[in-house]
Amino acid sequence: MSIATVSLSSPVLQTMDLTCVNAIRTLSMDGVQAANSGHPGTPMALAPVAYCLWQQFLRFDPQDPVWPNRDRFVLSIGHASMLLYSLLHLTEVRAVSKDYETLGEVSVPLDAIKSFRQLDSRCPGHPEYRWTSGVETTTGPLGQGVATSVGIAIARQWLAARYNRPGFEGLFDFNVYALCGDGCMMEGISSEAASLAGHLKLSNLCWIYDNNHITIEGNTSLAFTEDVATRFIGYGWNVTRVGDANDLEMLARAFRTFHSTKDRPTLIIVDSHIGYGAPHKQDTSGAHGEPLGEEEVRLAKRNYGWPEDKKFFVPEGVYDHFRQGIGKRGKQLRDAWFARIGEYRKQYPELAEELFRMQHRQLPEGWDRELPEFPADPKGLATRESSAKVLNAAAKNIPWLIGGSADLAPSTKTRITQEGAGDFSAENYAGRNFHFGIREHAMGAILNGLSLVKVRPFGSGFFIFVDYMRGSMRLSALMELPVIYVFTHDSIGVGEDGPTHQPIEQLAHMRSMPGLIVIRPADANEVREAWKVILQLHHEPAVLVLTRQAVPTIDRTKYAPASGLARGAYILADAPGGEPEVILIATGSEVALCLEAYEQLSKEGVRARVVSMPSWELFDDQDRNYRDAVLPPHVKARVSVEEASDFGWSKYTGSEGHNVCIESFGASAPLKQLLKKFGFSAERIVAAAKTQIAQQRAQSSTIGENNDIV
Ligand SMILES: Cc1ncc(C[n+]2csc(CCOP(=O)(O)OP(=O)(O)O)c2C)c(N)n1
Ligand SMILES: [Mg+2]
Repeated sequence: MSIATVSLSSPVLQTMDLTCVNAIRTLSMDGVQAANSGHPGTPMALAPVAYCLWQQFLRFDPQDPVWPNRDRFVLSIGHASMLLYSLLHLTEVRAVSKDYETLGEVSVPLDAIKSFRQLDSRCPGHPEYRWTSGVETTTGPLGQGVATSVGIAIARQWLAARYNRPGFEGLFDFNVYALCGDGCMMEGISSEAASLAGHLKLSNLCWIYDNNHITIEGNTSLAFTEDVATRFIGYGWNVTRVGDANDLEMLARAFRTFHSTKDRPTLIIVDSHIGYGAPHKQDTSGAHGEPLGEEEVRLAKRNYGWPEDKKFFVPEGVYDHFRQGIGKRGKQLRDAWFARIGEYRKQYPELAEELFRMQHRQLPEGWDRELPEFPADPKGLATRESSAKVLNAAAKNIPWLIGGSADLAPSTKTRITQEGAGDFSAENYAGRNFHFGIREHAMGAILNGLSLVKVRPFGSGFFIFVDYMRGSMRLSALMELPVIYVFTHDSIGVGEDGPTHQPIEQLAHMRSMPGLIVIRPADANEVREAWKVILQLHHEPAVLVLTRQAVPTIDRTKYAPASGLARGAYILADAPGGEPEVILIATGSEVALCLEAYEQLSKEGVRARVVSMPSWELFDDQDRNYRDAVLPPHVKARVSVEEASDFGWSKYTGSEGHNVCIESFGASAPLKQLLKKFGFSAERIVAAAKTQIAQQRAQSSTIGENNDIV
């Protein structure tokens, strides 16, 4: 039965299904109208799709929206947020505190819908994870949701392969549904992610494509005429079609097709009418991103057979209908699962303990017991090499630390090499080494998806290609997900590959992102400390920036211990009595250069201090006393040294300090020549330090003279 015919012809004939669908529609319209901003058209069109999925299929318990084996629903069209808020409201999803304690209150009360898009409302403009319970991932930047859904689906396959056991085959068997539109389909990230999902044969993944032919500028004929079905068949997906978004039976059939497809992901292409039922706006871009207007809302309600003047109206029986559908089914499944997990704990106590810790973002006991110490060595090793050793030592004791690279693992050294770690593939979902392919942007979103299911993911690549994945990384930070990004080839130290491969402004980019922790360690022992810090993070993504080339392993009997890294910056070498005339501040490979300069200055009787500053964010988090102890405000002679843009460094060197930096793109040449060309030598640092001291002296004597005159 197509509910369209019923709704438009005979209001009296409304079934409860249709009433629920129309409740979703009208709540969405009213929310947008009250806010006088938002996107009404797509929730109106897709209400039957969402209703069919949630009420008939989704294995989701509104009373416990964080139950680990729940099906996930991802609204990749984040602008249609009112669709999700209406569902969360009508199904009475409970709010969950950040520490996983289920609370009694509802996540989206009617008042939240009435205050859609207002400050502090549980219904912000786009769905935000960790803000509104029941929102599985933050969406808004088109394409991110679908790509993230691939990560969620991968995580489920990995969990199933590791934790499902005989008698417990269904411990992890959840499905992932993502609702997307023309925008998601156009964004390149969806192609990257869909290609990988097809390759990995993720049969637990279902994308629903809202084929409404409308985007902001008008009809999709303006810019999008590709054959989506053929494209996805090419990716190895199962593709099915529903010709009318109002046809609940055809929708149900499509979802059943998804369930019975065991060797591929499924794409359901649904033809819909944006702004369905609004007489002047249906099928136009005018229904996309602005309120319908009071009169149009009234007319649409009339079309639905709805009381025209009622706002935020939920007819009797609607809540109860959802309780009897998704509510009852979800609770039964959830309770049965927890009963099984009790049994599981008895039979597999170690695995159950792993799951408990993982799901609470805790680490196993003694996780750091094998982290290596590195002896002093003037020749040293590349920080990517020391990182490989530390990562592998940690991975031994953290079984759910999993990840990989965008085809650069041999260079980024992120492979987990221990026996049995294996490669994640369609044939081996238990593998811990992932091959994301050359798909940086999707890799970022997939890492977010993995992290949302609470395994601990890392991804790696060349630092320069961070530019390709910033969109996903921003969502890691916004969602407060502890994703680990390992980037190597961090500077002109790359040498011959030249300016296309030499990061300059990337550190500044990363440091400017709220909530992201960037660490550029100076040597092998700082690398160990960096991993220690990163692995203990709960709510922050971290970027580890590593060298391709060898750097000396600093003699810690002579200089300060690397444990100072945890505070972001620390005094590595100091002037006698802790009274420096000049402070040299550096990160990563430039720290060793500063130590050389320091030795030279010391020989000449110049009192210098070297501060290793691997992480601005960790340092800025310290109290004022510590920060002032490391960088005493009265010592204004300061030199920063970093093979990158100086953007932001004046925060630490002051307006009078000097920044040894790179103000252009790099160049292709052997490293030695590059260091010369760009002026990275101990001599230059020594000279800069002396100039700084002289300048400060001249200034203070001028002040003195002026004072005399006064
Ligand atoms: C990456 C990105 N670019 C641009 C936008 C702005 N934007 C929001 S919705 C939209 C049009 C989306 O069209 P479609 O996915 O077909 O959604 P519909 O209008 O059908 O609801 C655009 C361009 C965005 N949210 N994300
Ligand atoms: Mg569209």
